This record gives sequence, C-alpha cells and structure tokens, in this order.
Amino acid sequence: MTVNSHVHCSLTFYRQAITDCRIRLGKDEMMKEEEEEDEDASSEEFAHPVPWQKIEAEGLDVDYALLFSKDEADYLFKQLEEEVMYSTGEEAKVQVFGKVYNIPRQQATYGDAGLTYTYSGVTRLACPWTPTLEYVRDAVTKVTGHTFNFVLVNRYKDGQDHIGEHRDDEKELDPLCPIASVSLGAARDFIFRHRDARGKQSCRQIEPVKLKLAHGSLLLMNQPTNTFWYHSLPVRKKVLSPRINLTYRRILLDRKE
Ligand SMILES: O=C(O)CCC(=O)C(=O)O
Repeated sequence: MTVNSHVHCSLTFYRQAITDCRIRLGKDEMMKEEEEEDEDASSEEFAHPVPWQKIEAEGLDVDYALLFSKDEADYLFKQLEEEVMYSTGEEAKVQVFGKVYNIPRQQATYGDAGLTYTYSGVTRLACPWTPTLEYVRDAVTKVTGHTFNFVLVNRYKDGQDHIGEHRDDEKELDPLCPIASVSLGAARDFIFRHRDARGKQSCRQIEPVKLKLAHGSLLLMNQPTNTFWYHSLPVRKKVLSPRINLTYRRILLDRKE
C-alpha cells in the first residue's frame, strides 16, 4: 500500500496555533508573564482535531498527519540544527549480533533527567531537553493526548544515510503510548515489513506498507505495530538534502531496574 504524503484537509486553524507558539519560542523573558496568560487560549486552539490519516494492515496501526506547515517546519529544522549535539566516537556506534558498527546517520538522545534507553546493544543517557525538542514534544502531546519523556533524534545528511529494518519493541517502552515520529527536512520513503514476510525464506506473502514521510509530518506507531512489523528508512541516492527525525517515546521507569 502506498500512502501519499499530502493530507488534503483544512489545517488553517491548527497551523495558526502552531505559528503563534513558534513565535513565542523566540521571545525574551520580559514577555514570559504575558505568554503564560495566553496558555489557556492556545491549548483550546490545539484541541482542534488534526486531520489524521489512519493506515491499517494485519497487526499494523499507524496514524499520519501534517503537523507543521512548511514555514513552521523550516523554522524548527533550523533551530534543531543549532541546538542538537550528536553523538561522536564510541557513542556513535551500535552493536548488532555482537559486532560493532558505525551508524549510517547521526544520533542523539534527549529527555527527562537521568533517563536512559537501551537499544541495538547500547545504553544512551538522555541529555536535557532543548527548547525546540520540548516545543515539538508539547505540540505532539496536544494533538495526541500522550505524554513523552524521551526522544531519539536521527539526522540523515542525505539519501545515503539510512536506518535498517528493526522494531522498536524494547520492554522499557510503555506499550500504552505510541511512538510519535516527527519528520523535518527532506521527504524520505519509510517502509514497514511484516515479520513473517521478511527475506527470501519468508513463510507468508504480506505486502509491505510504504509511506513517504513529509517535511513537518507526524507518524504515530500504535500498538501492536512494533510487535509484528519491522520498519526502515532505506538509502535513496537521489535525495541530496538533510532530514531530521524525532521519535518521541515514553520510557517506563519501573522497568529499568
Ligand atoms: O528516521 C526515521 O523516520 C526512522 C527512525 C527510526 O526508525 C527509529 O527511531 O526507530
């Protein structure tokens, strides 16, 4: 199934709310009191429903929407380019089946104080939230009703950078909270493949689900998607510009001991 990246619905009302908040992001302390008075009004605006597109297949349940307009997404991308500090050296490697690899993209982890997340054989400590990561997190919370305490940032410098097939099925992730994936920058293909339909020896024929993740989009991976479906962002040599992806997650604190 191919789902077009454009969601043709009226976003004007919602975009205005996001734009108002974006402008607030850049204001100085003197304006803070005034901004706080505006909080209730903007929450009401955020409560306006986002035009979601539901995508379903056997064991797959995802929602897709354009969360930010082009101008808003451009602004957020630029801010993230200034704020996010990516891992280097040993921190920029992962372990797969006991072998250590350089990751074919840049990565960073941010979140609540002291949180760690273990994936692909490595444990990452969350850096303190930056203003933009916090801002996008709150925008996602306002349209989904879910709260998040962690974000994995992936930066793809161009279409050579990629992420291989994997599932985000770590036990420390709260199963009641979707993984919320915000895309900024170059549009990239994103492919879901059912666990029983992978490789030449696969036991079933199930069509992959292919999306194009647009600049400013939000993809929600709901349960049980990450149990049954792997996802990947394949190499696309024709893509020459960078992309930043933010996957907001909720890590269970009581699973960490
Ligand atoms: O960049 C993307 O859209 C995918 C990122 C991803 O698969 C992940 O964070 O688990």
